[in-house]
Amino acid sequence: MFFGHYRSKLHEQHRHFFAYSIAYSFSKQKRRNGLGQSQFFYPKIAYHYQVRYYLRHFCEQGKSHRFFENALISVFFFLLFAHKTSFSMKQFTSVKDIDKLPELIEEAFEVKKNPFAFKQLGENKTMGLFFLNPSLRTRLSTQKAAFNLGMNCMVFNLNNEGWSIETKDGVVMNGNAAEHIKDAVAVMGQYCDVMGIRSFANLQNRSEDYAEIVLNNFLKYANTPIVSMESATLHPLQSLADIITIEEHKKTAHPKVVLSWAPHPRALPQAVANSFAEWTVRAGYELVITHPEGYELDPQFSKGAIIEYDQKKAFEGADFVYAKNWSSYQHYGQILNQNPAWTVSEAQMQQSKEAFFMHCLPVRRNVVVTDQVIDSSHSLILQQAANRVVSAQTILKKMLENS
Ligand code: AN0
Ligand code: CP
Repeated sequence: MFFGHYRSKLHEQHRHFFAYSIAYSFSKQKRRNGLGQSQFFYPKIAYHYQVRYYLRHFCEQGKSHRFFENALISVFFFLLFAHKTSFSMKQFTSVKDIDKLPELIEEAFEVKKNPFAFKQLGENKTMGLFFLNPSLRTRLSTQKAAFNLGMNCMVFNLNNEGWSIETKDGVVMNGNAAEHIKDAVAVMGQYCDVMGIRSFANLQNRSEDYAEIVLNNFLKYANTPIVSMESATLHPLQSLADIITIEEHKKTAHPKVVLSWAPHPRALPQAVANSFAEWTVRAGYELVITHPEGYELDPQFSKGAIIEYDQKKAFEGADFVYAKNWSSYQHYGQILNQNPAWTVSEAQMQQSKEAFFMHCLPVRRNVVVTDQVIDSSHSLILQQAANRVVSAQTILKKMLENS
């Protein structure tokens, strides 16, 4: 009798198993055909079945021990299937989209060693790269990553080649904008299996920039996995390439990394600095950020870093120095300081532990950093740029796996 009870329970669970599997493959098929199911369709179905299962057994049997038995078996199955769904990455917009950074870095080294080993993953798939701002590295390295994975690639400069786009919801569109971003994105999603979007901060309105309106419209309406190719607040493909580069060159497990603000004639976004801060803290490095007063980053990204206003002091004992300009977050978008004493030169580098020099590029020579430092044997700028392919390919590979 005891075993009979469990046998019938197993039968019941099998029925659930089949229901889940059919629902899952159906939702995937629909997604592939572009018929529009949310990426959370499968877990929702599973949840629906669990709730029905609990209620039915609770009402029919009215016995709490049976209820808990059923609940335990259901939780086991739910975790098993929920785990299966986590294989395929749906968005890459920040370090928060990464569960296990050490595993991602291992995967990146595999990709770097064997760039063409996963060429079948992208067969008959199309990547769309959409730019609202200029780009050299991101544009070329992400295309190359897509090619290495066997994908076709379309590149579209939305700003000057497409229709002018409205990003605000609910407006009467009788001005310049010819189409709404939600329509444009949904249409582009019909032509692509994966999409990348570059959309810088406009540096006029902080709350609009930090709301990531363009990126969020892509996440909401594209119905494909989305890669940020630098958003208003973050540049995760750059940061992953930077982490890979540091991992390749570090001599201690937890190196001291200094992010140094440097002068620039134009107001630049905080995205590269925000992103570098959150990735290096997550990687377990000692991060010191140095900048003149008024250049404090948004604490949601810089938390875990030490802020040091004295640049030379910050450089003491550094293993890596990462130079970058950004405009003020507090006095939003403003240039508060142009003092050439902040240009990274030998004078500051001498304070460090023969630190490696890093910059994401493009860089203004002899404004941000002197020729002497950027051309020295300790400069990693080309290694960083080369690792942009590895970074993009690792992320795209994760998106294509089990997609
Ligand atoms: C951009 C920025 O600072 O965000 C892109 C860097 C990758 N840089 C410039 O606009 C010069
Ligand atoms: N570092 C970087 O993202 O460069 P691009 O702006 O040229 O893509």
